[in-house]
Amino acid sequence: MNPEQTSQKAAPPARPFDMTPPHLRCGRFELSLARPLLMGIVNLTDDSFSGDGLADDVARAIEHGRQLVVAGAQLLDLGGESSRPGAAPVSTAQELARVLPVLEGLRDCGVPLSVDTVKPEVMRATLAAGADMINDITALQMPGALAAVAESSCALCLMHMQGEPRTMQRAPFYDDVVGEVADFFRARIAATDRAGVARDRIVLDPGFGFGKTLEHNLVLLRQLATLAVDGLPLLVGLSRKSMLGALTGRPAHERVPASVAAALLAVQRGAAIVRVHDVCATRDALAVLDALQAVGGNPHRYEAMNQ
Ligand code: 8Y7
Repeated sequence: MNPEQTSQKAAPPARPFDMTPPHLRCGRFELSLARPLLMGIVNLTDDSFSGDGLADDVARAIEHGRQLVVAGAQLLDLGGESSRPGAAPVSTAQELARVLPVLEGLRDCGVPLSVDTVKPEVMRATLAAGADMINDITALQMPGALAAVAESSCALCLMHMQGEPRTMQRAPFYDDVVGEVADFFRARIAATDRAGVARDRIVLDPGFGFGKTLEHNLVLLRQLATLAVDGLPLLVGLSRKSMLGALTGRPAHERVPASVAAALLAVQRGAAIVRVHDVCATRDALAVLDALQAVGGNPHRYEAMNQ
């Protein structure tokens, strides 16, 4: 065909809205957000509240990560520094000594690897070692953090926190918790925009339990859908958290049913990614929700998920 002729054709009408399915650029991966994704937690600290800390046991941590993938995790989140209120700080060297060997050992596990860190040096070193995502509970506010991630193609989780881990639960206060978290997201999105980070690398997280009372957490969960600023995907972490302890009267290791319920309700309110300890149980709950939501119902969904 004569290319000059085709170029004279009228341009097709602009599509009234973008029909491309939502996706997340995530380092080596491009994740479809058409279905909710399960992020499994690999805790490499030594003072985990939920009793899953695997600090200094590299082989067990790698094995745990692989088991989470078998159970259905579509991302893994590796963390070497505790954000628990009152937790002792960890040096850059110590954090890297915990995270790097496990990152290395899980690099070919088939799912993207997220690193939970606030330190620019840890971001640079783990990205160089193959991390696909940076999960920063301070939303890249540490000096040098934006520069550390801007040049890569990793995904970025921007989490809201009021105060700092050591003191955040002393007296959390908001005039309008939903409005203030959304304003914070807008400010951090503006910062990543200025740093040249593409929007398809960003996920937003209201940071349940990070400078929030039980009532704040409940309002945020109830209104979760309104927090998707600029249509960006939401990541939610409620797994075994103390708010579920307050609601059930149970210690962390007995909060699995409450955690599964919370994950399901978060997905129903628009969460794109749920960060969980109990991947297998959460996956089954999401399969029921998925079947219920499927147009006309599709009994083969669960099988498809298994492949
Ligand atoms: C969250 C988190 C933790 C969360 C994101 C825990 C590292 C406490 N919670 N990261 N990290 N969102 N993005 O209970 O809610 O796992 S640590």
